Amino acid sequence: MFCIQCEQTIRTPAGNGCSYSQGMCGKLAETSDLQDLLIYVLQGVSAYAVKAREFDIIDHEIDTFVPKAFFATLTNVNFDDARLVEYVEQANAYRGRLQDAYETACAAKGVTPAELSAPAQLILATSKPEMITQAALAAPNRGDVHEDILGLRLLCLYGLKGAAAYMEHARVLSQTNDEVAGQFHEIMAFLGEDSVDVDKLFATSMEIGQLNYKVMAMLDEGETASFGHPEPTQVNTVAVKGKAILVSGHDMVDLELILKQTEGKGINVFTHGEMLPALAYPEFKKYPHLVGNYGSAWQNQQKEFANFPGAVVMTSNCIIDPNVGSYADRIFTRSIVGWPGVTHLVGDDFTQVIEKALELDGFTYDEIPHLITIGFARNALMAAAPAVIENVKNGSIKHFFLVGGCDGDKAERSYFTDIATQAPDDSVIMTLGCGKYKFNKLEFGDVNGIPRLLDIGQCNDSYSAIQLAIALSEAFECEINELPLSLVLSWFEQKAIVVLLTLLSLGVKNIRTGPTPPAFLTPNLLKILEDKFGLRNTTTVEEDLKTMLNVA
Ligand code: FSO
Ligand code: SF4
Repeated sequence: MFCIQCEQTIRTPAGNGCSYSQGMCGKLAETSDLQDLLIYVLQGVSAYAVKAREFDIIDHEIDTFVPKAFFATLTNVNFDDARLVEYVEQANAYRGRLQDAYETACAAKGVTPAELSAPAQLILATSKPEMITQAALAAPNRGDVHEDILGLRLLCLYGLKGAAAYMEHARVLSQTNDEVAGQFHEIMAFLGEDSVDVDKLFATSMEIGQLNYKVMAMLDEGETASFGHPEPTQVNTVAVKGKAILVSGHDMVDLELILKQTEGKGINVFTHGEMLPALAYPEFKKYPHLVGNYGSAWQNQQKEFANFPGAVVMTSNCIIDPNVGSYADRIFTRSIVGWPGVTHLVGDDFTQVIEKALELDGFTYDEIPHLITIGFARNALMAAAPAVIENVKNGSIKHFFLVGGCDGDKAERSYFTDIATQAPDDSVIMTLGCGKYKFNKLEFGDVNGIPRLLDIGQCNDSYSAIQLAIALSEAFECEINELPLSLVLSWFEQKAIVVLLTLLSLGVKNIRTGPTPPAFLTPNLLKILEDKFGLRNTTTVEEDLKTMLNVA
């Protein structure tokens, strides 16, 4: 096992990465090995997809499958070996299908088929134990490679993983694009070639950022076309009496299905984690039994789900061991998510979830509502832009902070709460991702009617933040980097990595990331990123606020 993809990876003086029998997230060595093998076979599929495209052969089923299966290997997504073996076998079958199509097209044109990279040539083992043995070939740190090259390869691999996750989120909202899929396959295939070309690897990381920018635009389009534009909305965050279902993850199509199927059944539906922003979309306001958000970010789920007296649905990341809080019999997984022994739902029927919720007590009491305001995505931000610009011009707003990214349970993450609470009163704080749960129930007041805390939405809604930054830079006729705007990213997993690559590829400078730098980036690579983009790690709140506000 070798996995170093997330912020909580094992760091020791002797070397970084989870490489023993189990990762910090609970992922077992065999599961990790199967994920490596899956990625390797997917790289082979992509290699053939690239070649097949030379003959205008596009297989949409395979274009859908590859990013989706890749998504299963993100942190805290799929811990179920049986499902991973199925993905590996399916990938292998698809690779064969594309190979046949490509070679048939070559034969028809009298062309000799190209010799492809090792992942395209792998002869897959037929049993799980043999697959595990074969996984050594596929380890992300395979070969004897300089640590800087490995770091760059991993930056690309993990960034592309994040983009794959957003591609799948966009796809469920009917947003697909052949060009984007083609570009994705090219990068995936390239990463299977084990390049040692530093310049090409670096350029690829920027390409992944650009690719993800397009994917986030597709996702924004899919969400707003399906559910309308989020609008500022007050959301209850405490218990409401009645039977209950809690919906977590990012997939709002699942939320909608659950809401439709629970109509008139006396069940209240709550959002959890990254599903919170759904409550701001007009389409979801049609459902009076969508009563609010319960709980906070992913790392608290073992306590929060244990206390939730109903059924829980994980539509995407992040899942952690449900046996710890003893709720494995009332949590359900969807799509790419998996936990051994937990019921996995395929298709659009949520009857099992509904029956489970009806069986359970639900909340037997009402709590006094605690309201928070959400819903400042693209349109709402643009509507507020003239007032914001006016307040910047008259000196009432002096600075903007974008505090985005993931949450986690390290004590150092109090940094993000402190940045928000210690930011001066004449500043506005924008949030996105699940990192906001550290402070989104606190009071921040307003500046001349403009709330000081503006929640933009899920981590992928960084697209909205980028649009606002572009609008502000146009209004003030300056570069984004000249705006009084500081970006502080709390990173945890691969979606945050790709959002960072997107921002860097757009030329955004001086971003701070924390609480620790990615362990796969070597000191040399961190130095390059600092020199080129001013990217730096968070230090102390006092120091960072001073620099961000340019206070002497
Ligand atoms: Fe959080 Fe998990 Fe959006 Fe991530 S729930 S950590 S970056 O998967 O997705 O912010
Ligand atoms: Fe370790 Fe993170 Fe990989 Fe889990 S996902 S094995 S914690 S690096």
